[in-house]
Amino acid sequence: MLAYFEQELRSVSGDSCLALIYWNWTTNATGSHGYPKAFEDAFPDGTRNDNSGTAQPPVAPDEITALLKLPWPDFSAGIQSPHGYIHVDYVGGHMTSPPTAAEDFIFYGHHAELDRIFAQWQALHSGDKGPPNKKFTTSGFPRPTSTDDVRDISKLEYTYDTLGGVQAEALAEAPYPPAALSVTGGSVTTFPVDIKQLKSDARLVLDSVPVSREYSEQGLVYLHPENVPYQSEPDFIRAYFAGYFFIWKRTGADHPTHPATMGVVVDLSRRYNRLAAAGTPKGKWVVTVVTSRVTEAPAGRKSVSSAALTFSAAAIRSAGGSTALKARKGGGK
Ligand SMILES: [Cu+2]
Repeated sequence: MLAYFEQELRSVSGDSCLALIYWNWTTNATGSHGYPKAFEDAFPDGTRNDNSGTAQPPVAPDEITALLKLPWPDFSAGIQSPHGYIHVDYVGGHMTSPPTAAEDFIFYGHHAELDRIFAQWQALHSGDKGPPNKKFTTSGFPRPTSTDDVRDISKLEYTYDTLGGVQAEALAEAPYPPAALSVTGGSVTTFPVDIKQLKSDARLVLDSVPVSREYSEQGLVYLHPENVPYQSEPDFIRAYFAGYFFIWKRTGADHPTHPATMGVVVDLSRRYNRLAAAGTPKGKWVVTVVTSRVTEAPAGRKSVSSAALTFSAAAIRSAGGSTALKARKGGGK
C-alpha cells in the first residue's frame, strides 16, 4: 500500500525520485514535540499528543534488536506492540483510531518504519519466508495484490539507507517502560516460572487475547523473585521491568486483518540477560503481567482503567522449546 502511494505521489508530482520518509522510532526527536522535525512541519495543528517532556525515544533501540532475532510468528506478534502503542499513546489524535489514522501524515512515516524493520528482519532471516502468501482484500489497492507481490522490496523500486545498521542500533540500556505508557494501576496476573529453564532468548507468549472494538489494552511485564512482590514503584520497575504489549482496538467493521483475538509475544531476554550478567538468578521467580484498558478521552490523553488479563494459554518460548505457564490467583498491587 505504501509503495503504491509513493508511486502515485511520484506520478502527480512529476518527481520520479520522490520518496516517502520513515520515522526511526529509536532515535531522539529532532522536533520540539517528540517527533522528527519533518513530521512536525508537515502537521502543525496541534491535534497530536505533545511529547516534548519525553527524554527517551518512543521505542528503546534494544527492544527492536531483541524482536529482530525472533522467528516470523513471534516477530510478527511482538512488533504489534510498538506499532499500537505509538498509534494510541505516543501520537494520539487522528492516529488513535484505525479509520482516521492515515489522516495524519505521520502515519506514512510510522508504517514506513514498520516496513523498514520488516526488511531488516528479512535480511537477518534469509531462510525464513515470513508471512504466508495471501491476497489482500483491503480496499485501496489499485490492482489485485498478494503478499508474494510485495515481499521483496528490491522489486518495488525502493530501499532503505539503514538495512545494514541493525547491530549498530543495540544499546546497553536497561529495559524501561515507554514514557507514554501508563505505569500505575492495572489488573495483576502472576505466573510462576522456572528461572533455570529461562534461556537468554526467552519470551512470554499469550494465545488468543481478545481484541476489543471499544478500547485498546496495554500490558506491562515484570520478571522478579517471588519474595519481592510486584509494586508500581520506580525502584521495582527499574529493577524488574521486562517488556510490554499493546493491543490496538479493532475497527468498527469486521475486517480480515483485525481479528477478534490475537497472540501476544513479549521478549524477556533484555531483562533476563541483565539479571544473569549480575550472577545466575536463583530461587523462585515469577512473571507478573499488569494490564489496563486504554480509552481515548474526548480531548487530549487517554484514560486508563483496570482489566483482567484474558487468554487461552500462556507459555515461555525459546529456541529450546516451549514451557506452559499457569496463572496464580492474587499477587501484589
Ligand atoms: Cu498502523
